[in-house]
Amino acid sequence: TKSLKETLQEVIPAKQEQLKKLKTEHGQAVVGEVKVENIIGGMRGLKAMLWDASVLDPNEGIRFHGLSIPECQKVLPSAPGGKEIIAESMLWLLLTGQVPTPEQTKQLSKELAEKGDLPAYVEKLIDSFPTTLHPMTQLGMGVAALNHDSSFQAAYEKGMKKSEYWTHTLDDCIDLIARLPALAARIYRNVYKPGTPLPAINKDLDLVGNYSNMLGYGDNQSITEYLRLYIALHGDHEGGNASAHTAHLVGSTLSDPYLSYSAALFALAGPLHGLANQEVLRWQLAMQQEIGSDVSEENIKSYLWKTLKSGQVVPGYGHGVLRNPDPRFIALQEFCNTRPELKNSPIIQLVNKTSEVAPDVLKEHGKTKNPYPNVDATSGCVLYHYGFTEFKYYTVIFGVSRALGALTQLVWARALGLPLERPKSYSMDALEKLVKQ
Ligand code: NMX
Ligand code: MLT
Repeated sequence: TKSLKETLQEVIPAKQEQLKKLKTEHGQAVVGEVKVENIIGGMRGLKAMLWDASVLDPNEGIRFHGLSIPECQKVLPSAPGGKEIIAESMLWLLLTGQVPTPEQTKQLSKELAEKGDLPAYVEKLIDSFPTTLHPMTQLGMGVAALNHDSSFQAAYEKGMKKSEYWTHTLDDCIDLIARLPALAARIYRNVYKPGTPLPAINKDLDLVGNYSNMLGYGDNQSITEYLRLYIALHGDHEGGNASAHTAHLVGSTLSDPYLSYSAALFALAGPLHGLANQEVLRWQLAMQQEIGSDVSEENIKSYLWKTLKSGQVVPGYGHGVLRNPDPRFIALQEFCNTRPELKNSPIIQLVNKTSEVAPDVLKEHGKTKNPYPNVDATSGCVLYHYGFTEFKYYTVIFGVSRALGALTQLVWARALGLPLERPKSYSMDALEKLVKQ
């Protein structure tokens, strides 16, 4: 059985050749135009990044190396006794473009479990934080501190060759992904369950199985499976989303993977990005409190209008690229539909009903280009149903997941020798001059 590193070693030369050809034969080809609205509109719609792991179609949603979510669910290995995609399967696919065998994912699970313990100084650092410090701030700081042991940084200081960048980047990325569950679970325990012992990593479990166990949900197969699905589906969303893009930008300066991913986490912590999942729950609970048990279309509608008229966004709706309901939202809803306890849960029913009513309200409001639910519209509410009610923690789970995409593409950026990212900026005066020419 080939290891992850051996598999990657095999696929890199053909990709390097493909990039060389693109550069030499088509370097001057034009693929789009830049309008002033792109420059002042957050670069929306600009085709300006290289990212192989996944592509987001505005109507169809995400495909990971060409595979849709239902296709991934069919072919990617799950945990023994489980049905959902495990993080190791998604990691393997994102990194190599290949579907791993169950044996390969098992080997990878073992490697991650063996590398999963935190260094004592990071444990001490996390334990020193006030419990009132937002869990995402704690996660970002913990990840940055792990760079103390960066293989990339140590080798760079010794003068490694450019051709060796990717192997050290890979070593750091695997170490970081392996340690994320222990780091994230330690934060959870410190903030919400102080004094309760953190279980040791079980060498026979997959990454998310261990994460669930360390969070205290290991005995609940249903929530563990939900976490597996959640973490696999949030793994990558092409390159331009704020967290993946941040990792790419920071990594392009040859900052090591820990620093690059720490920066990405602080982008994820914004309410227009990953933090939306905590905001959705807060908003749905406030709606529930206001409308009570009468979950009628009329009541939901008037609550939506109240939010919009107060100048706030409806969290969990809209998207920078998508123009249809997010297939990740649909996959999570389907998970609920197969389980009666979730299907009948008041909060899930409210989420469902809201997703039926909100698009027409948002269309009538007339601002958002996409009136449909994104993944955050439901992800946290399922956790809430299971009694995992600490919603300020929800984005941390997203942060454990997004490492799969952002870090694997950091390995590729170094394997392909991608340069420092440095776009050109213009002042408003300069833009005015340009358009008048
Ligand atoms: N509710 C109210 N107004 C909205 C919404 C919404 N859900 N979505 C967009 N708009 C407004 C937006 O604020 C903008 O207004 P203005 O012209 O006054 O600045 C206008 O509609 C046009 O925005 P779009 O071009 O449709 O959206 P954009 O690409 O700029 O932003 C989001 C995308 C995701 C930031 C935006 O839809 C939003 O704020 N959604 C709510 C927060 C959310 O769910 N974020 C999670 C995204 C997924 N993730 O996990 O990262
Ligand atoms: C994501 O998963 O990163 C979000 O849907 C935001 C995006 O794609 O821009």
